[in-house]
Amino acid sequence: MPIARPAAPIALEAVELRVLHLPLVSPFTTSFGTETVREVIVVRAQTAGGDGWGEIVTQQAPLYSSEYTQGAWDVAQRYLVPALLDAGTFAPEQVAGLLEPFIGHRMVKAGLELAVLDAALRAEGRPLGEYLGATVDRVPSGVSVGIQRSPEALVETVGGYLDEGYVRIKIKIKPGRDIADTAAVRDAFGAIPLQVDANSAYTLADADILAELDRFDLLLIEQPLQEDDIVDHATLAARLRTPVCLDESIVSDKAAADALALRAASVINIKAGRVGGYLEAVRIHDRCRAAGTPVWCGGMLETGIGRAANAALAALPGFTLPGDVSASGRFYTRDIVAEPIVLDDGHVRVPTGAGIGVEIDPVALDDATVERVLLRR
Ligand code: OSB
Ligand code: MG
Repeated sequence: MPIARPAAPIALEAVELRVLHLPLVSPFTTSFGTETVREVIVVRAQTAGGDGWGEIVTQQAPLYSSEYTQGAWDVAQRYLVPALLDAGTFAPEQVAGLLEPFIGHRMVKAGLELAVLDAALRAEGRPLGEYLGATVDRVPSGVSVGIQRSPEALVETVGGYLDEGYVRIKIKIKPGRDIADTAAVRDAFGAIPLQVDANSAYTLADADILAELDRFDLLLIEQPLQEDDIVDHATLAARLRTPVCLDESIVSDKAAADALALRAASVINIKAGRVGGYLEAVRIHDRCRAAGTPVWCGGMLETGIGRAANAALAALPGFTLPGDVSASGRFYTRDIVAEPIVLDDGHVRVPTGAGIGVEIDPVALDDATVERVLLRR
């Protein structure tokens, strides 16, 4: 369902942007690289009715998508934040339209929209989950496991997460680290809910190898081919028994509509950052729900800000598969929110406080800040 009750307008007075460096509890390796420190931008929207918080989920380098942190930092200050400050008073639902003239930069748009939405909802005392249409008070928690030194090391790491209670495992794969890694996890743990994520590391020429994954009864394979390989994904999907799920390719509701029409995906990973905001994410959810296509909530190593918002999004009824909505402790020893997201019986609670429902820990925020700017009207 579209947003049932829009939020009241806010009067935007200033926007503070910070680049944070948050050390990861362990290196996170995907087919496109290894991260040891999460570089991320936090947004504080200062309004007449109070502050709101958002997060721009770009990574340091443009390896997952074309967006990257210093590019986001530049475009936010040069174009996107000034456009919002010029608009002055507006409702959160207007943010996307105000920013639409600027092409791309969806993660930046999403972070700005979330900060405005959080300010508006806090002023009204409304939780984000209720606003978006959440129908449950907690969501099943899956975990995304990076490529490890060896299949044996992977089994040990996955075992640790299962012991913590995670209800679904996703392992990262790449050419040469696919079949044996998946087989090792299946052999060690039996019929656990298991899926793989290739982060665009294959081409259609690898179809025979990818078809070998069919024997593992995976929930899905995520983004085997490149972002713009929609037709190739459809060709591949027709050859595989494993459901194909798109992540990188789904940059908007329109992209989701096209992928469904072309049968390029039978499952969709929804990430608010990748699609330009939580409101666009709800539109994709609504479309997929109407089409009977399962969706799940992806992650971008969010701080407690985006993690709380993701828990709210994942509580919508079309999110029928566990998401990458894990505990703060999966990535960080010290989150920047006063109430880190925790795992409880394999689930994460949907915050019930106003807005994103978590408070910022000002000391942790300052300690992680490496760059800071305040833009005023
Ligand atoms: O492909 O889902 C992905 C992290 C960064 C960039 C892309 C991806 C990921 C993850 C981690 O898999 C998801 C999480 O935040 O837990
Ligand atoms: Mg992915």
